[in-house]
Amino acid sequence: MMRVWLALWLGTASLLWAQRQPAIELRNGWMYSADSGMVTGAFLEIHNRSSQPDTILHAQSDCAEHTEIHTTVRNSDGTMGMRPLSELVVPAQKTIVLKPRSLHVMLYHLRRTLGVGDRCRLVLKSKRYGDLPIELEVRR
Ligand SMILES: [Cu+2]
Repeated sequence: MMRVWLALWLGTASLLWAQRQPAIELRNGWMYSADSGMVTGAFLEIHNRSSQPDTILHAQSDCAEHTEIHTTVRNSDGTMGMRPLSELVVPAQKTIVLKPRSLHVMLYHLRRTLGVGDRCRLVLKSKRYGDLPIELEVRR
């Protein structure tokens, strides 16, 4: 009897664990080097392996006092500008690429100077899976 309960318990535990495993994978995170107090951009790929869409609610980093997700837009006069996004939808089975002159994460008022080869932790908050961390590699 004990054995049956144990098997049931293990089965349930592994099922719960599988459900909690994030189907969102963050890859290739990097950011531009910048001095303490400055603003810089961060980039990565957000891959959704699940058959359900997910939403990134916000971004946060210990390296910066304030973080926003931005999209790049063309202004009516032809110049390029940026707009903050209140959230970012990641469709099922799709990868969203954040890259220069496109979608990006804006890091405001860096808490320390970040030079080439340094690392900075970024956390994206997913609606389905909660906090998803990634290490950003600092590039020129
Ligand atoms: Cu921006």
